[in-house]
Amino acid sequence: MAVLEKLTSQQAIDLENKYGAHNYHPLPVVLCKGKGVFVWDIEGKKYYDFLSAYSAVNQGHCHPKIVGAMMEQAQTLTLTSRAFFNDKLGEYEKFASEFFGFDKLLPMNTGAEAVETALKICRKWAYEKKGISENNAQVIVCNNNFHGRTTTIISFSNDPVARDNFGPYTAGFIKIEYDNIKALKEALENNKNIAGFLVEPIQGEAGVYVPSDNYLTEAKALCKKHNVLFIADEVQTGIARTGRLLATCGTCSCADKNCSERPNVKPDILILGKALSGGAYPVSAVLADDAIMEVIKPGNHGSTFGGNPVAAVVAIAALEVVRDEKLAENAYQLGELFRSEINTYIETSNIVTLVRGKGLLNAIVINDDEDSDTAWNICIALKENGLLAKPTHGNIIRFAPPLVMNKEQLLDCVAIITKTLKTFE
Ligand code: IF1
Repeated sequence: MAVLEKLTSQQAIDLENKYGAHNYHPLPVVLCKGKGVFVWDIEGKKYYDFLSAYSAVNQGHCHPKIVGAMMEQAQTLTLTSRAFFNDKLGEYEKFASEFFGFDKLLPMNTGAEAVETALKICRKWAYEKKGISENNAQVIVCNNNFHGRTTTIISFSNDPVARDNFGPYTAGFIKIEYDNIKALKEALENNKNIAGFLVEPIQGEAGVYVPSDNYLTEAKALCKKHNVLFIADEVQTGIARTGRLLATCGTCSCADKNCSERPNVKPDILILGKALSGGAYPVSAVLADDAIMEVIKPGNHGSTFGGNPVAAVVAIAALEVVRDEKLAENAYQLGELFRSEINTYIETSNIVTLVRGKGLLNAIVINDDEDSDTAWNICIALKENGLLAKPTHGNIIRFAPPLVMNKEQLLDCVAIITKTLKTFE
């Protein structure tokens, strides 16, 4: 069989199973096309995408402005390495730094690389600016975190599937309970070797766990008091997903412009990835002000692809789409609508116990054990009914559609979801 012949879905699945490493367990659907909030499988069936490639495709699939910028640059200059300057990187660094309100940006490609970069900057800052003695810097992280797959990052994961048998592990991390300000306070007190606190503003993989209203504000204040860097991993929560440009700071998208419901804390180090490119290309970044970023000198860090001109133009286009199409506001409004509709369903439901989230990063909790297969079975049924979502844990389903969705589409999706859930009651 020639590979270029059109495959059936089963043939495509068989190929992956035979020739690909088995590091994933995908839903049995083979996608071959995407546009806006929709994707299509090989047999031509159309689905609402309620995962958005784990919140990378916030701007919708194949956004013409992003793809257009990418195509044009791909025909002009793709890669120079950082051994030479290119004419797009500086423009992008200026644009994105101003967009997020930081002095400088360090470009990388994947989220995990950006997290690694932030940790390196943090440690170097600790030795050179804070005065921690050599090799003694420690970074506080949270239980049930997800920050990526590198050996250092999995060293401080507490998910056995992600971590076991990949040791020896990187030292220098202290795990505390998430959303527990007292735990952070205790970890910071009487320890002069803390360099940073790395945190997800909402824990995605843990099941879209939204911390209490004051948590991030108080955490940032504690970090400031102890001269510890507050490092926000907004790889998943950033770029309008939660109804604001960032989940940590900025103007809330609700009608009340002085809304205090949301934290408003500027991270010392901000980590972005995923939707920074609208899912068109791997683009990640670390942002910080000069007093921190200046610890990085030539040769300390880098990447062959980081800061390439295609990534630069793609990221500018992706951020312009977020701004021009008011995606944060849309995510905010549709998120409120989604949770209110699902909450109405929950009133008479035995199978769904709660819905939680911010903006269009939401999850429902299924009334079953963590290690049951109910959430998986519901996702299979959702797929049959034309909507793609993925469980996180056996009893939690994440719902994260592209932010370019409209109200009518959202209500259509709510109807699909509730119709499907009814068959499990
Ligand atoms: C996979 C989850 C999402 C992230 C945060 C860094 C990274 C991620 C907060 C690393 C990546 C992904 C990767 C994906 C599954 C996924 C995920 F379910 F595991 F938690 F999105 F919800 N920080 N998240 O969420 O970014 O290196 O992948 O670009 O299959 O590992 P990356």
